[in-house]
Amino acid sequence: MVYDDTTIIIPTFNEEKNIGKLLKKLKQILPKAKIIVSDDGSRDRTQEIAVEKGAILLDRKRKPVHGLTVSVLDAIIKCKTDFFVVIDADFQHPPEKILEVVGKLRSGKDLIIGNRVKIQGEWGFLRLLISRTAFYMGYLRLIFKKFPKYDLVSGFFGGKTKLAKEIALHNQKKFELRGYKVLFDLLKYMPNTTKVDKVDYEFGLRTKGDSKLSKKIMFYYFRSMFK
Ligand SMILES: Nc1nc2c(ncn2[C@@H]2O[C@H](COP(=O)(O)OP(=O)(O)OP(=O)(O)O)[C@@H](O)[C@H]2O)c(=O)[nH]1
Ligand SMILES: [Mg+2]
Repeated sequence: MVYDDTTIIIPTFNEEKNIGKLLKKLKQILPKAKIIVSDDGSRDRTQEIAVEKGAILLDRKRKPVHGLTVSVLDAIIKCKTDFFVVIDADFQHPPEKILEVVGKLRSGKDLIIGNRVKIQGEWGFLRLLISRTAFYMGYLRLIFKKFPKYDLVSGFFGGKTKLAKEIALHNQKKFELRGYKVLFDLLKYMPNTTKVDKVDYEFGLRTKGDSKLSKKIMFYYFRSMFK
């Protein structure tokens, strides 16, 4: 399989230590898949490396709003293939699992959630508490949605482009654009008939580059409950 029906979306901010290696790996496992690096004006060599390695660069440096969610939405809107898959640049999501995600989309599912079943390394009490709280808050917000409640705040997911594009274009104002939980925002506005499935994976450790997770991001998520 050549995967020319798939676009891989990688949101980046200062990921020069990871992006080259990830793009090389993706080329090996999914030749001919399109790859969009949606970069928010990194101050390191991320953009240069992305172009060098043959990815399509979405340079968001001069955009009025920066953030992970809006970067992913912009990329989905630009997507021309039947399917898309969103993956972080820092190898916390295993690239090989994209094959399973695409396999399920090809067999007719609409949205596939990367579902963390195990977390590598030791998460402190606080991070675990925040993660569980985020899940249950999201669960309650989506309680009336008929689809299964997998890892609702996962950064690793894939979908049918047409459906996600429609939702992104019609609800963009309601999305928490600077937030991190683009999947959750999409789920809020997905019709009840959406066929949701999951692919289990082990959440890795960031070994290179810096985390961008901050208290502000948690605030954005909390606020997104009420939209
Ligand atoms: N375009 C864009 N990408 C971002 C932004 N913030 C983070 N990213 C990217 O989004 C992905 C996830 O960010 P991380 O900082 O790894 O967040 P996390 O995985 O929740 O946190 P860690 O477990 O600490 O790594 C990475 O590929 C980042 O480079 C942003 O504001 N804009
Ligand atoms: Mg990370």
